[in-house]
Amino acid sequence: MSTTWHVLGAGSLGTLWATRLARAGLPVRLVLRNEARMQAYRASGGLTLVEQGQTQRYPVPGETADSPEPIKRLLLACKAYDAEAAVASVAHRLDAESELILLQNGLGSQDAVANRVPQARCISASSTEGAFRDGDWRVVFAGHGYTWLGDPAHPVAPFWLDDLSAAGIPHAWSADILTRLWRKLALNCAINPLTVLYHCKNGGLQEHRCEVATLCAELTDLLERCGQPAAAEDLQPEVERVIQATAANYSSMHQDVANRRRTEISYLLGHACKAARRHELAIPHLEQLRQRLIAHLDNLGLPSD
Ligand code: NAD
Ligand code: KPL
Repeated sequence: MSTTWHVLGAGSLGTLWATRLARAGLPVRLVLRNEARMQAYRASGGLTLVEQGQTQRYPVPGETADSPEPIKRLLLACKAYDAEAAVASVAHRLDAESELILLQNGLGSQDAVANRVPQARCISASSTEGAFRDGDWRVVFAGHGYTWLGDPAHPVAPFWLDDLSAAGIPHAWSADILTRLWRKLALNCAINPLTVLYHCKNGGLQEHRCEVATLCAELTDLLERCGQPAAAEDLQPEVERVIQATAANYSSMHQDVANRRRTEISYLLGHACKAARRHELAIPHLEQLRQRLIAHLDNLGLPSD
C-alpha cells in the first residue's frame, strides 16, 4: 500500500501536483485550512486541471488541518510567507517518520519550517514548472519545467521519487539543493524587483543592462561570501540569457503586484540583504533596490514584508 500524499496548499503548484499524483492512481488528500474551506471544496466536486486546452476534474479527498490522523508525507505548497504557520497547523500530526517536501521559492521559509517541526525530515524543492489559478480549485498548467529536490542534512534520495516518475512530474534528486535555491534567488533578485519598478516585461530590462550588471556583481560577491561559489559562477551571463529567453513574460513578482497579491520579497531580496548584513558585506545597490521596492509596495497599499 502506497503512503498517502497529503497536500497542504490547494493553490497553483499544490493542485498541479495533487492532480497529477491522483491521475497516476496514487493516494492523495488535500489538507484544508478549516471547515468552511472544506465545505467550499466539497461543493466544487474536486480539483480541476487545465492542460493543453483539456479540462479534467479529479475528486481528490479533502480533510481539515486539525484532523488527528498522522501524516507521513506532506507536500507543503503554500507561499513562503505562509509556510511556517501552515506547517504549525499540522505539527501535531507529524513524527520522526514524516517527510515534508517544501515547494517554496526563495530562502528562509525552509529553515523556519524545519525549526517548527524538528521531528520531521524536510526536503527542499526548486521548481521551474509554471501554473496559475483561473478559478477556485482550478489550475492551468502554463509551463513545463523541472523540479529539483534535495536535503542538505541527508544526501540519500527517498524511495518515493518513483511516485513522481509515475505521476509524470519531471524531477531530479539534487545533492546541492542549496546551490540551486541560492542561484534561483539571485536570478529572481536581479530581475523581478526591477520589472516591478520599471513596470515592464522581463525583456524590458534589456534597456537597463548597467543596473542589472551592478546587481549581478553584488549578488556574486554575496553568494561567494555565503559559501555558495557554485551559485555565483557566471551569474551575469545567465541573468542576461534568462532576460532574453523570457523577454515576453512578466516576472512572478510583477504578476503578484499587478494582481494586488502579497509578494515574497522577504524571502528573495530581503533574505539576500539580511545575509549580507550578517556577513558584514556592503551591497549598496541591492539594499537601495530593496528600499525602492518597499516604498513602491507601500505606495500601492500592498504588504512590503
Ligand atoms: P498559491 O498562492 O497559488 O497557492 C498557495 C495556497 O496555499 C493557497 O491556496 C492558500 O490559500 C494556501 N494556504 C496558505 N496557507 C495555508 C494554510 N495555513 N492552510 C491551508 N492552505 C493554506 O501559490 P503557488 O503559486 O502555488 O506558489 C507556492 C510556492 O511555489 C511559492 O513559493 C511560489 O513562489 C512557488 N512557485 C510557484 C510557481 C507557479 O507557477 N505558481 C512556480 C515555481 C515556484
Ligand atoms: O523565476 C522567474 C520569476 O519570474 O520568478 C524568472 C523568470 C527567472 C525571472 O526572475
